[in-house]
Amino acid sequence: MAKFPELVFSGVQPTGNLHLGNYLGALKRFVEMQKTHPCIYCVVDLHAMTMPHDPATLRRTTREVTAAFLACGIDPKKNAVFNQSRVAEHAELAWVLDCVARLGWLNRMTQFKEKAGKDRENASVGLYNYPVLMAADILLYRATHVPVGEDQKQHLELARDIAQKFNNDFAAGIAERGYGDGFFPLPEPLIQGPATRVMSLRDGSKKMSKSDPSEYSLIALTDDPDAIANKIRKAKTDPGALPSEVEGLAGRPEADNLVGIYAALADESRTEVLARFGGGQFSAFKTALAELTVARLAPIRAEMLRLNADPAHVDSVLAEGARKAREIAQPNMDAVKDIVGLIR
Ligand code: AQP
Repeated sequence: MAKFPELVFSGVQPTGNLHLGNYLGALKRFVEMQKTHPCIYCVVDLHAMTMPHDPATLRRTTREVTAAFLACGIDPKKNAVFNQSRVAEHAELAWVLDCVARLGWLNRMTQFKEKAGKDRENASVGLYNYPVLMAADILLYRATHVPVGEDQKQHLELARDIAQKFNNDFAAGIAERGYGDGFFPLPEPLIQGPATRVMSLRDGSKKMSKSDPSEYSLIALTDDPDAIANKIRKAKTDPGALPSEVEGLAGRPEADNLVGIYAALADESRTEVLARFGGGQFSAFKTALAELTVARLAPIRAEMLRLNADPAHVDSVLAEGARKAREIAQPNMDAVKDIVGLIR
């Protein structure tokens, strides 16, 4: 397979208040990646339309997620930060890839099953098609690396399958145009660190999710210190003491979750965290976890609140980011059209 220049792409849906899971699984990693790679970070507003939505709320949350990106430390001068719908090629490539992806592949997607629930016939076609649009987001830039949380692993595998099938189906045209044995790279998921799947604080078997109706299930990036401390104090645990070894966390999802959160926030391993807190009571550990969470999130919250009060600045970042993104997206989309036989 041809060697592609390394490029990072990832996106976040503006479907509500971002939470600690989004931060540890995605945003914190985005900030780290920008030190070593060119990066494109997208607020995926088209994805946010796949579930019933309110237009005014979508506009507001698109700006808020952008504010969160900036507040976490993503540099919009160095990277492209924009909202997906502004670059029309995302939807255009999604159509081409719809014609490459197979129905059987989409039928296996577990996120669709979870989000559609029992009333599948009533789910939007967009929700079903979500993973193809996600593949288009990534492949439009011929991105090679995608930092995401564990829940997106299956969608990334699908994006790789679609890229591979496109490269095979149109191999002759791709080679003829000088792209060697593949136009699209097979994007690699980067699912790393101790908190790739942060669980609900109320139920260790469910992931922390923006759309969870229980506010005690998640820590929002905009929660104030009292709310954070209160939610951590009330977080579900089991009656045992904290183990001193990682093996002792097996079968204890709530304990494992809190230790994983601490480790990710402290940039330590679970082993290091347990070496310090193992054998002690949860109450003492929870106090330390609350202090650490507040220390890490307070500056992010302050900057988000400042940026939320300055929508003109946020809009200017999105406009400039879209301009940069189009510079890559348009020639790539032109090439795709040539390859598949669409006259431009
Ligand atoms: N609980 C989590 N732990 C670690 N990473 C997570 N991510 C989401 N939840 C967790 C990662 O955050 C990025 C953005 O997610 P998204 O907004 O695009 O969609 P999602 O995965 O569906 O997130 P939510 O919070 O559950 O939103 P809703 O409720 O709207 O569906 C992704 O990289 C994701 O892996």
